[in-house]
Amino acid sequence: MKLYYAPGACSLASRISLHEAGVPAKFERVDLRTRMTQQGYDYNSINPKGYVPALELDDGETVTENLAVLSLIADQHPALGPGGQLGRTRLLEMLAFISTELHKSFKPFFHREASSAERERAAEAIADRLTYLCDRIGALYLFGARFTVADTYLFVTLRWAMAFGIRVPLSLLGYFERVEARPAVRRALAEEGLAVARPLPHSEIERTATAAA
Ligand SMILES: N[C@@H](CCC(=O)N[C@@H](CS)C(=O)NCC(=O)O)C(=O)O
Repeated sequence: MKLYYAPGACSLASRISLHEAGVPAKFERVDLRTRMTQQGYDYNSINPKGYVPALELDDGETVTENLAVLSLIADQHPALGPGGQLGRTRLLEMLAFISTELHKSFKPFFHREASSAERERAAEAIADRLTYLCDRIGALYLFGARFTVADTYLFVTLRWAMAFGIRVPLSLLGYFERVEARPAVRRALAEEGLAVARPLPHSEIERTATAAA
C-alpha cells in the first residue's frame, strides 16, 4: 500500500489513520506545483485529478478523495469507526461535513489570487462550522471516547485554521491538543517534517513539497 501525499495537506489525515490502524504503508511525496512524485513520476498518471491524497492498494487499485480513503480505512479497521447500527452512515455524514463544508471553505486561503474579502467570508464560514462541531465533541472525540478517522481529518483542518489565524473555539483547542498528543499523530507529523503546535500555512506546504521533491 502506498499513500501519495504533500506535507501538511489533507493527505496527513490518511497517513495518521494508516498509523492508527497499524497498516504498514509506503509514502511518496508529491510536488503539487509540478505534479511530479518524489520518485520522478508524473502524478497525473497516478491520479488524473492531480491532487492528494491517492492511496495505491496492494492489488494495484488506486483510491482517491480523502473521504473515500478514510472510509476505506475505517471499513477495514472498524475500531477506527464509530461502531453501532448507524455507525458507517454517521461516519460518512461527518466525513462529508468536514470535506465539503469545512475543507472546501479553506479554498480562498490556498489561492494567492483570492481577495481579502473572500478570505474574510471564508474565515467566518469556517468559524461557524467549527462552532457547530464544538457541540459534537463528545467525551473526548467527535464520536465520544472513540477516536475515529473523522478526527484525523478534523485535526488537519484545525491545523490550517490555526495557521491562517481563523478563530478556533476554545473547546476545540483542547480537542486539538488531545489529538496532537496521540503517538500516531506525533509520528505522522514527524514523518512529514511538521512541528507540533506550529501549523504550516499552505504556502509553506507547497514550498516544502517543491523544495523536497
Ligand atoms: N476533493 C479532494 C480534494 C483534495 C485536496 O484539496 N487536496 C489538496 C491538498 S489539501 C491538493 O492536493 N491541492 C493541490 C491542487 O488542487 O492542485 C479530496 O477530498 O481528497
